[in-house]
Order: sequence, then C-alpha cells, then structure tokens
Amino acid sequence: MKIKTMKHGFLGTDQGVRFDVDYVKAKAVIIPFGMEAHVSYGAGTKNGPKAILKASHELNENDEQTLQAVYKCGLSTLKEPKIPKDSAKAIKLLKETTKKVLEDKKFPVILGGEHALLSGSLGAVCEHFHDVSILHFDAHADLRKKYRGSIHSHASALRRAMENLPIKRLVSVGIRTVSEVDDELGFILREKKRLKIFWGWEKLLAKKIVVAIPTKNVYITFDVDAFDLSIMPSTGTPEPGGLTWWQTVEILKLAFREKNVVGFDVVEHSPIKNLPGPDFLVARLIYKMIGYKFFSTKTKAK
Ligand SMILES: [Mn+2]
Repeated sequence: MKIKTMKHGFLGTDQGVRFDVDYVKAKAVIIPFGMEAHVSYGAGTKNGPKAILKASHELNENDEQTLQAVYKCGLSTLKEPKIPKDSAKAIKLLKETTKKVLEDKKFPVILGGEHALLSGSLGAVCEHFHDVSILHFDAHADLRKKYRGSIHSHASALRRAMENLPIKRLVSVGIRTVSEVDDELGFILREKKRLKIFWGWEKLLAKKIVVAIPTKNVYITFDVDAFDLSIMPSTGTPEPGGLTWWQTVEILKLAFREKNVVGFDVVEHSPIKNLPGPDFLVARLIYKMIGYKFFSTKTKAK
C-alpha cells in the first residue's frame, strides 16, 4: 500500500516553522478518516477530520503540563483517502492503512469519522500485537448486536470488537446510556469478565480505571460524546452528565504512563459551523495524548 501524506497537516506550519516531518521520520502518524455510513441523529462526522486539522493549526506547540514541545516526537499526517460508501470496504481500507503504519513501526492516530471505523484500526492492531485490551471513552456502550439493520453500525462498534477480535478486556468509561433492545444490556450482564464499565455517575478515579486493564498493550478508542455536552455539543447523539476536561486528561495521563498504548482513535466529532470551541477541544485532546505517549509526564510545570 502506498502512503500519501499531506502538507499542512496536524499542527501544520506557523510563521515559517514546520511542525511536521516526512513520513519516514515520523513516530506518530495522523490518519484522517471521516467515515460516515450510519447516522442515528445528527450527521457530519465526515467533516470531523478537516475541522480537527484546521483547529490544530492554532494550538501552541508546548504542552502546559510537561512544558514539552510535543511535535518534536515527529508528526506526519496522511492525506484523507476517498472513503468507500460501503462500510465493509471502508473498514478494510482503514485496516490496511493502519497495518502499514504499524509495520513501519509508527504510532497510529485515527481521526474519525464514526465509531464503526474501530473494526478497521483495531483489526490491524490485533494482528500486530498480542494481548490487547481496549480503553473506551463514550456516553454509549456501543454493544448492540446490530443497529437499524446493520452489523457495522457505530452503535455496535464495541460489540464487533468483542465478538470478532481477540480482545482481553474492554474497559469502558463514562457510559450513561444503554439499551435493552438489540441485546445490549443482556451482553453487559453476561460478559462480566471481559467487560468492565465505569458509569458516568460513578466517581471516576484514574487509578481504579487503569488497574482494571489486565494487559500491557492497550488501544484507546475515544468517542467525543464521553465529554459532557456543555463542553462537547458537536456530536451526533449527545448525552448529559459527561466527563470534564481535567478528569479525562488525568485518566489518559495515567493510562499512557502505566501501559503500552499501541494506538488510538478519536471519533464522532461532528463540527458545528461557527462554533470552533469543540474543534479546539478535540485537537488539544489529540495533541495531549500524543504528548503522553512520547514524553515523560513525571516532570511538571511549576
Ligand atoms: Mn457515543
């Protein structure tokens, strides 16, 4: 598979300083993938990657907690491909792309797009690494057997992963809505061992969450509707009672410190015109996560 990168990708250039590197030198590779085959309510996740990249151009290069210039790890952004309308084909394309990035010993960062893309990125991760668990942030469990006739729906994303891939455990954080139909609640009640849910109403302690992950290798899948809708309204099916910024960042920081995070996606961002705040939030989240991957979080700004 041939890799095509884009100029002025994640972080881009500022005042003549280029913040990205050529693909061969990159440690982290941004994969924009605005898949949108199934829509439950609000449409627009296909515009997610573009809005995130645009907002990223306005970010400061230093992380304010570690004072590290995160881009120095080596960032490269792929050109967004033409995404097939057929979900199975789209998933296959993302799987091949992620596989190539992993084979080149780089860290994949997927910008969604709808949650259904997980089967592609995680499929590649599971072929490359043994003993993988999922750390999942979401308002929804996404464990339906199928949804509105489709097995590839975003509402079934984690169910597909649990059924089709050798996932050791799924640890879901911030869940605050489940369905009784399509065997979602039934699955949750049955799969006590391979599944741990930290509900949105619980006191979400980072340590407790990270300890629940049994393996060293972890893939993080982050649905932006995990955040409270007051700070993250730009998503198709928002739910009240979600996570705050620092609460989320604390959990991520510990996960990256204690585990070998092998890749992550950020999905379901559906930008609202003339409301740039959520675009910035998502871009910052991604930049922070890359920083946590490549830099020690032991040093702190005073
Ligand atoms: Mn969701």
